[in-house]
Amino acid sequence: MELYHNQVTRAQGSFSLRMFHRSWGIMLIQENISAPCTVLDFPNREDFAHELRAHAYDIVGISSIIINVGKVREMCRMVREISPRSKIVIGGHVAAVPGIETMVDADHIVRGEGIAWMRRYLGEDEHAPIRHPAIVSGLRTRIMGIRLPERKGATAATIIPSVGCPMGCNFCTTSAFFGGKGKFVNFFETGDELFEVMSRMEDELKVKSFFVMDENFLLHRERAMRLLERMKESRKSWSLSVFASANAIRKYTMQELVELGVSWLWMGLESPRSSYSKLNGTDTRQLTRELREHGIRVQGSTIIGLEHHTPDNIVSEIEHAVSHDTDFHQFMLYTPVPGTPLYQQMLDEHRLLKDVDYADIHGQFKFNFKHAAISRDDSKRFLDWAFWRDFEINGPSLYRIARTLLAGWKRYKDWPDARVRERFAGEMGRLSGVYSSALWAMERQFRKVDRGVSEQIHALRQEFKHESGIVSRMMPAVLGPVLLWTTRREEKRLARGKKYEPPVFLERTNWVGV
Ligand code: B12
Ligand code: SF4
Repeated sequence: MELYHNQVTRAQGSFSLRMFHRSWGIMLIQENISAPCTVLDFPNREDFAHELRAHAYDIVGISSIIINVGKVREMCRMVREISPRSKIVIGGHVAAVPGIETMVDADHIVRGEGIAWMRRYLGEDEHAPIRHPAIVSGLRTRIMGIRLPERKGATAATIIPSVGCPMGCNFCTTSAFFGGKGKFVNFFETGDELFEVMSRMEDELKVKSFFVMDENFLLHRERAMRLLERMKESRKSWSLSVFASANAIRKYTMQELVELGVSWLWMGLESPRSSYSKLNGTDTRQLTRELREHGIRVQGSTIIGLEHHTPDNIVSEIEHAVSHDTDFHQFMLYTPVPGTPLYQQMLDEHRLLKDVDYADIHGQFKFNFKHAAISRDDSKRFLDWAFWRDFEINGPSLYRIARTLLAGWKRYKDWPDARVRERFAGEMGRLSGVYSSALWAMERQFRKVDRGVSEQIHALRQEFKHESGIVSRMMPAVLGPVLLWTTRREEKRLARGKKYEPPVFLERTNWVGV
């Protein structure tokens, strides 16, 4: 339920970005059926049992990824016990587990896209246009020991234009689950459709920024460029967070990306020695630098334990990844996941390890297969080291995103296109005081840890001071010490084992009288 803290900033202690994300698949299904429906997100056992007792459900749909198969089994057991009349439908990536039919007591297992399936099952028109739900991308954001206030419009809206990816990398479960190489399911085909959805979200959620949940958004250039045309016509100064592969990014000039409002970009930085076509000879270090110089925050993603990795070369491969100096860096273990071509290959080669719990197959623990040169235990050591090394060399991601914002602001504050100018000015106006205060606290916190990083933070703080208005310049004097105190308090809390959990959501649609 957390992205950053689980797989991106997990070594950054109190500087780690903490944020929960809803289960978007079931929100999308709910929005697109006309039957009365309840979404219960993040329930504990009592919540789930209570809901089953309170209403006579014809169908109980359960969404899950593979790691949570044990929970699915238990939820099915509870449904049979409390609500024996209900039909149980299981969907999401867990459906790819081999033999799932015999592991959980369900009536239907749904592989792939779920809206069309559910509409068909309910006797509704499966080809009706897709209606996008209003989704706030993250909630309960927390950093440096402070929970950020939740103002309407302050957090980006999630937009889901498609599922799947046609690139078909051998390890990729999302690509495999929605049809594999060359295939994907588009919910919104054109830039016009996307523009309409985003405009509606802008009205409903009062947002100007969007988290576009499409595995390779920039790959569909025609759609993206049409969206840009519409944005220009309507003078929309939106910002977009997108996923894109290096070869797709290269189809655009920096100016096109900036005009399109791309402000955060997640891209794979697999080793230059890997054979993935999405990199296609791109110099990812130069690309990353260039993006950041244009104010685009980059989240790199690197796989640890590729076939060619050995204990001798892995350190230099990790150093190479870290040298990209991205704003955020995700590291994941190379993991054969059921349903993917890689899983089949490992199965055929008898290299899958037996007795690895599905709950541990998620790329953030240890290998689930026999690697030619790296042991299971060492896989974890290298993974942990990669996160730690990135933090040690590049400092907190909060510092890095502040640096990228400033670079963008300096470059575009006088840009002729007002939409671009406004975007950077808006962000700088909102955040420069807060960033300066956070930098003030970081600088002090890092003095004992790493003087070099502390000095870099100091230099950036001075630049912010120079570029900020009077209020933002004064803010660190007050907010800085507060943040330093909350940061240190958070470090102690985390050391004591403090955990954060998302709240429970219960949302009903099409209920008469509710
Ligand atoms: C958003 C996201 C998250 C959010 C989770 C939000 C949440 N509360 O669940 C965050 C960032 C927190 C997260 C965390 C993790 N995630 Co994640 N995540 C995604 C991501 C990027 C998008 C999911 C999404 O919303 N897609 C859009 C919706 C519309 O698609 P969907 O969920 O698949 O739903 C469709 C169908 O599957 C189906 N469906 C879904 N549910 C149901 C239910 C029924 C009844 C029916 C009929 C159909 C159905 O219909 C939907 C519409 O077509 C995917 C990658 C991707 N692009 O899909 C990875 C992905 C789902 N995550 C993955 C993993 C491994 C994890 C982590 C374990 C990573 C880690 N090591 O920390 C954690 C575990 C979280 C947890 N506790 O469950 C893997 C799952 C692998 C697998 N095969 O099981 C994926 C596929 C990424 C990948 N390619 O490896 N994740
Ligand atoms: S480019 Fe990314 S999303 Fe597409 S198949 Fe490869 S790993 Fe999956």
